[in-house]
This record gives sequence, C-alpha cells and structure tokens, in this order.
Amino acid sequence: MEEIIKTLPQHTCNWLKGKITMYKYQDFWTIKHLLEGGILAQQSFKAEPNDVFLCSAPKTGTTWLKSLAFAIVTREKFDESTTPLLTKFVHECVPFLEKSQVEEHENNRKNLSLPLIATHIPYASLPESVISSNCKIVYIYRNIKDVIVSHYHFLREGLKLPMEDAPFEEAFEEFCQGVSGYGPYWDHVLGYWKASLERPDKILLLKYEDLKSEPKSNVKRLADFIGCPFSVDEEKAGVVDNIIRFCGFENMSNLEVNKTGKRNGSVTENRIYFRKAKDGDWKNYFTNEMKEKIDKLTDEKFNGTGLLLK
Ligand code: PAP
Repeated sequence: MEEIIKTLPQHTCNWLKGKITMYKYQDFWTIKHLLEGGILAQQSFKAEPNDVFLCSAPKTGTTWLKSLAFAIVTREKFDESTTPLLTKFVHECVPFLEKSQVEEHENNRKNLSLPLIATHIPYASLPESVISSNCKIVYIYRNIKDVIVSHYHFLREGLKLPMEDAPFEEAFEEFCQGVSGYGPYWDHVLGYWKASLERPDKILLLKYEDLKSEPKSNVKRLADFIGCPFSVDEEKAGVVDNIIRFCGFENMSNLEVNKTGKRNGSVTENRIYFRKAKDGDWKNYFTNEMKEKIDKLTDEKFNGTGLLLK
C-alpha cells in the first residue's frame, strides 16, 4: 500500500495550515486513510446482488440519504422509539466501504439483514464486484456552491480551525481545481450520471434539493427502488411522513447522539455532520466573481447533460 501511495500526486492544503494532504488516485483526490480503505475494498470487497450501495461525493446529502434508507429498510424491525438511529451515529448504522472491514459487512448482512453500504468512491473506481453483481446503487448529488461551503466548514471544523485562520477564497480555488474530497466534484457526478443512463434499472439519481422540496415523492421513489415499497396501508398510517420527519434535519440534528457524540475511536464530533442544511447558504460566502467562475466551469463540464448543479 505504502508503495502505491508513494508514487501518487499529492496536494497539501495550505488553507488548512498544511494539516491535510490529499492524494490523487485513479483520477480522484482523497486523504490517505480513506484511500487505503478504498484500495483494500477494490482488492477484496465482494458485493452481492442484493446489496444496495449509497453513493455520494462528500457533503452532498450522504448522512440524510443513509438515515432515510436505513429507516426504510428496517421499518418492520424497529419503530421510532427503538431505532438504532436514536442512539448510534448514522454513519455507524450504515457501514462505509472505505472504513469498514469485510467482516463488518458480513455481520450486518447476517444480523440486521442490512443490505446497505455507503461509499464516496467515484463510479469508475468502485470495486469490480459492485458492477458485476448487478446490485443497486443510489446516488445523491447537490448544488455545487452549497457543497463547496459545506466542504469548507467540515474540513475546517474537523481541524478546529476558526474561520479567520482558514481563508474561504483559497478553499474555493482548490475546489475549482478539482482538489476536494473524491473530487473533481463534476467528474464524480458525471460518472454516476452516465452510468445511470446506461443502467437506469440499477442506478437511481436523487438530488438533495429535490429531496427537500418534494420529500414524499422522492422518499417513495427511494423505497420502491431499493425494493421496500410502502403499502397503501402504510401510507395511510403516516409511515412515510413519519420517516421523513424522523430523518429530517430538525429531528436528527437535535438527537443527543448527533449533538454530543463522537464516533468510535474518532476525534471527530458527530455534530459537524449537521451544520445548517440550508439551500443557498453559498450566498453568504461567494463574491460575484466566485459565482461567475463556478457557473462557467459547471456550464463547461455539464454542457448538454441537462444536469443542474448551480
Ligand atoms: P458526508 O459526505 O461527510 O457524510 P454529508 O452528509 O453528505 O456529509 O453532508 C453534510 C451536509 O448535509 C451538511 O450540509 P451543510 O454544511 O450545508 O449544513 C448537513 O447539514 C446536511 N445534512 C445532514 N443531515 C441532514 C438531514 N437530515 N437533512 C438535510 N440535510 C442534512
């Protein structure tokens, strides 16, 4: 592993006081321990046809998608007063491919019959078995400007750097150059988007903003797609509405585990995954020049796709 990593292009993030170095592997950037986990997964992870992959670039709605999918697939086992989401951080309820061991997936499959696995790995670099097993993939993406702001705060807060010590303009420039978690972000979205056109029955694309504006139809789409559709009786009984409310930002960000907890063996506080969840927060950070620059870049990359990231 060290041998592979040594040969890769590196970038040290100056705006983070040099405390984070990213490595470029197979056309995407990430930090060392996630890269190691990703390479191990590429070498040894065996997907099964019933697995459901929850894929995303960082800060695009991963935590939300995981809670919704977890609540949907476990709804017969748990209700709102017994769900593990009450006491366990979402990212521990749904295993993360790059961080977990093969045994963890096997235990989850056996004990909870949980088919969910999350990853940030771009489509082209997924372990080969994810494609060959023909398992389902849900991909969430979000307005690039809000992703940039969310990404900025997440890295900064993870290192406990105050805003005055972490210049946003530099973070912005770096993101524009493609150096962001699993970036370039455009390529991440395009990879899953193209795959969804080729395999529409296996890959569902959801947009963060759509999930917000029309939660019910999108949550039902998600449930249908992952093979756990809501029955008419469930809908009448308010099960869909309850899942939307429970997994909503207001409720999740106020659960004790998400306010004060930390992940096992991690110094990162769970609360940094729940910041504002506001559409258009970028307006508080971007200058006109920044807006024009990112819009132009996005237009160039997405020309002809019909995808809207702005
Ligand atoms: P990750 O990829 O590191 O797991 P991810 O969950 O994708 O992070 O992104 C976090 C963003 O989702 C935060 O956005 P913000 O910085 O603009 O506030 C976070 O607030 C938002 N978020 C977390 N949970 C929810 C939720 N239940 N509903 C809506 N947005 C959420």
